[in-house]
Amino acid sequence: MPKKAFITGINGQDGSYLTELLLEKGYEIHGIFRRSSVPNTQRIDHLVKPENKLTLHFGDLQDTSSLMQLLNDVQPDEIYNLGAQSEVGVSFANPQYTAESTALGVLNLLEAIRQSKIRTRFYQASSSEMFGMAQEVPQKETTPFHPRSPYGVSKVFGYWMSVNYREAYKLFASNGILFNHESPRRGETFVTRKITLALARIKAGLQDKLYLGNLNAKRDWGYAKDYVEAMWLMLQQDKPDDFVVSTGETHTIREFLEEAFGYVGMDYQKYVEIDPKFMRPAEVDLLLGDCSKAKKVLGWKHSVDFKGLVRLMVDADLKLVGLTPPAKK
Ligand code: NDP
Ligand code: GDR
Repeated sequence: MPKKAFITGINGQDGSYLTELLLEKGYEIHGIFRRSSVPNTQRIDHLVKPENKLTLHFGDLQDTSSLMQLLNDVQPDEIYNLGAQSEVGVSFANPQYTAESTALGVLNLLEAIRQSKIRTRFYQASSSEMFGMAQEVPQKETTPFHPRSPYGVSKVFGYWMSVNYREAYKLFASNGILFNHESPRRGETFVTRKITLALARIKAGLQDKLYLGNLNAKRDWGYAKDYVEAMWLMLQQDKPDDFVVSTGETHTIREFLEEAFGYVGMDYQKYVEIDPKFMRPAEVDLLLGDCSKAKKVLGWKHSVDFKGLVRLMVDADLKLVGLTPPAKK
């Protein structure tokens, strides 16, 4: 019998890479996605084919009774909770909505598991945003949390709920505390993809300027495809636990701009303008992860570094607008 996985947020960046990984491993996959007035499954459409055991169900983390029904029907061996309102900036504009999906959504799913009495393993997509105003550098599993946004606060709730269900009900629940991870499938409003897409469009003559907010914040950026492997590894362990997943390298947004524009022989300063509307009411200035525990216990390590990540994202967006990427040196 193939293992069965249930994935929330299956049509998001990570959901699509995780689905590819689990299909390669022979899993039967069930994912929930939300009804939308326009198509919203582009990232996984290429996976919907007869030879893949992939079923998409309409569902929402805010609809506990249908979650329970689905879990009863599917009886998954593993559950990956990737669904969330995941944009930090948007969470300031819509704090209640963010809390309902990103915080209470976790509780709804945990309750659906508990009440349906299924035996399963649970992965919670926790975030480096929980460290927020970082209390130490680098950040590891024992670093205290100090979230700086409604999104970060919601993720702290989801983290502790998962720990609580582990302790109270002996649920196999693990938190992946993942630092920023990007890819050509990254949503177009996150800063890395916003930069690489704008760069390609500027090069193609489709856009003149790129408007950004704070260029001084530092992030530990990795490649999403590497990071979904860590999620899977966490659920293959003998016991549940929490793990930081990161590259151990940190760079400013400005350095990302220099690297990306420099790669195609352009000077970012000619195109980038600061628009205060992209500044956040409270910023996370510096994130840098120490993933020694994941390396030791899971045997995980990243395969793509900062420069490699920038280049693969620029290459993909150049192709998207019909341009040829620079020749590899
Ligand atoms: P995306 O924003 O690309 O995907 C989020 C997914 O969640 C989408 O499929 C979205 O669906 C879905 N979703 C939103 N609200 C609900 C809801 N109420 N019920 C069900 N599904 C919902 O995020 P990523 O793939 O980048 O991230 C995956 C998870 O990991 C998220 O929880 C994110 O917060 C977390 N995370 C991400 C990191 C990163 O750097 N990428 C780092 C650390 C944590 P729809 O298309 O309908 O909006
Ligand atoms: P982040 O990612 O907030 O770290 O959350 P994002 O790419 O949105 O911001 C990173 C940094 O860039 C600065 N910035 C801008 N950000 C955006 N989006 N747009 C801009 O124009 C802009 N200009 C500057 C931000 O201020 C910030 O400092 C991501 C999400 O995927 C979360 O879901 C996840 O949990 C964390 O990463 C880890």
